[in-house]
Amino acid sequence: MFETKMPNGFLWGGAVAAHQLEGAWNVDGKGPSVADVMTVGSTEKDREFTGKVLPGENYPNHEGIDFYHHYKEDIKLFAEMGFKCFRTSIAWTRIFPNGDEEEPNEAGLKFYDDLFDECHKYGIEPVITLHHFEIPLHLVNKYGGWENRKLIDFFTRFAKVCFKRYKSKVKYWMTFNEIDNQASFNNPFLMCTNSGIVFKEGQNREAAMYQAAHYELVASALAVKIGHEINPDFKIGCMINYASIYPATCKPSDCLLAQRVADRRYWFSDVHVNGEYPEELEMYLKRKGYRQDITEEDRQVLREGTVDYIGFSYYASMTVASDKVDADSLTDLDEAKVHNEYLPTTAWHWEIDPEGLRYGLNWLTDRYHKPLFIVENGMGAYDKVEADGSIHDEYRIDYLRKHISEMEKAVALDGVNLMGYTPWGCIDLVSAGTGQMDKRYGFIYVDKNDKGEGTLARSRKDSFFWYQKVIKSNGAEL
Ligand code: BGP
Repeated sequence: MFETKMPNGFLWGGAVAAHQLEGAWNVDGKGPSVADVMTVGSTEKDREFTGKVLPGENYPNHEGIDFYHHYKEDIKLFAEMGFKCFRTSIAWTRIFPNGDEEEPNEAGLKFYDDLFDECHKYGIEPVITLHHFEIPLHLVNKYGGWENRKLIDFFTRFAKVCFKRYKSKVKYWMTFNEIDNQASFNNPFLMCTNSGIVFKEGQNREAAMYQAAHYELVASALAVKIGHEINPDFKIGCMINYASIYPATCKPSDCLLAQRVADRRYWFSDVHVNGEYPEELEMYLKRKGYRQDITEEDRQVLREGTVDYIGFSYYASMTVASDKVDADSLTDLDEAKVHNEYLPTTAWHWEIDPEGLRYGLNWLTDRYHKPLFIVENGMGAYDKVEADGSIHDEYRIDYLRKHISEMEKAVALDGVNLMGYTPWGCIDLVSAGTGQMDKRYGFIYVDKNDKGEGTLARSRKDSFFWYQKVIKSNGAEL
C-alpha cells in the first residue's frame, strides 16, 4: 500500500538522559543537581525533593546504571543494534558543578569528549540535550531556580562552553527537555525538575511558572543564536512533551476545550518556532493580571533565536471533557483530563495510542512546517528474566512496532518531514517520574532492581534483536 522504508539517512537510534544512567554523581568534580536529591516515589507527585543529600536516603540517580564507567560496553551494544544516532544529555553539573562558576570543570568536559569519540568510532551521531531535569542544586538553593533572571546568563555560559568544545563532534542539539511539562504547574515534581522551582506557601504557582518559562525561552533563543555563530551547520531544536489532544465527544464545548488545552500547552513551542508569544496567551496573561518581566530586548532575542527543528517525546494522547472545566476558566490542564475508553494502558496507567503519533506528526507539521524528530517514545514495563537469562518482551515489541508503523504512514502517505526516531531508555535506566529501576524501557536489560540490588550486568532482550532488524531494513521489516 505504501513504501515502508524510511528515507536514506534517517536517524534510527535510542535516547537517555545523563542523570538517569550515568551515576558517578560526585565523581571527577561533578556537583549535585536537582535529580540527585529526589527520593523514590510511586508516582510523579510523590517523588520528593529534599534540597540536600541526607545520609542513608535512597537516591536512585546517584548510581544510575553506572554508565559513566560502562559507556564503552554500552555504546558497543548500541552499535550492534545498528544505531545511527544516540541521544543523551550533558549534565550541567559535570561542566559547572554549582552552575554559577566562571570557569568550567575540565574533567567533566573530557568525559563527554571521550563519550562522543566512542560514538563516532561506530558511526553513531550524538544528539545532545543541554537541559534535561539536571539543574545544579546550588542554583535552586541560592537563586530559586528559573524564577531568577540570572539563570539566563548561567545557562548561556554553559551552552557556549559546550558548543565550542564539541563544535566538530556534535551536530544535533536540543536546548530544554520537555519544556511544556510546566503547563502542569500544580505538580511539584515537574516544576522542580523542569525549572528548579520549589513552591513557597501561598505562592501563585501559575504566575511563577509563566515567569520561569519566559526566562527559559529567552535562554534557549540566546543559546540557538550563539550556537549558530559558533557553527552554522549546527541543527538546534526545541523539545516538547507532545500528546495529541482529543475532545471527549463531538460536543462543540469539548472541541473548543481541546483547542484551548493545545494552545495552553504548545505555546512554548510556538515561541521557540515563531519567535513570538501567541495572541491568545498574551490576552490570557493580561486577563489574569500577571505582570511578567518580559522586556522589549527579550522579545527581540526570541525573534532572533528560533529553532531549526522540533524534537518531541510521544508516550500517550490526552482526552479532555468540558463537563469538568470549560475553555475560558481553564488554568490547570490536568483538571480537564479524562480517561479515553478506546485506549489500553500500561502498568503505570499511561494510555497507549499509536495512531495518536500519526495524528501528532501531522498536527505538528500543520502548525509549524518544520522538520520533526521523535526523540522519545516507548513503554515502561516490568520484565521477567527467564532461568536461562533470556527476556521475552513481546509487549514492548508490539508497542514499538505499532508506533513505528504509524510513523511510517505519516512519512510515506502524509509527507511529514521526519529526521529520526530514538525510543526512550534504549538501555534500562532510572525512571524520571518515579525513581524506579523496575519501570523498564530498554532493549538492553540491566541487572539492578528497585532496591538497588544487582550486578549491573547488561543483557540483550528479545526486543534487541527485533530493533536490530528494523534498523537494518530501514524500517521495512517490523
Ligand atoms: C520523559 C522524560 C524522560 C523519561 C520519560 C519516561 O518525560 O523526558 O526523562 O524519563 O519521560 O518517563 P518515566 O521515566 O517517568 O517513565
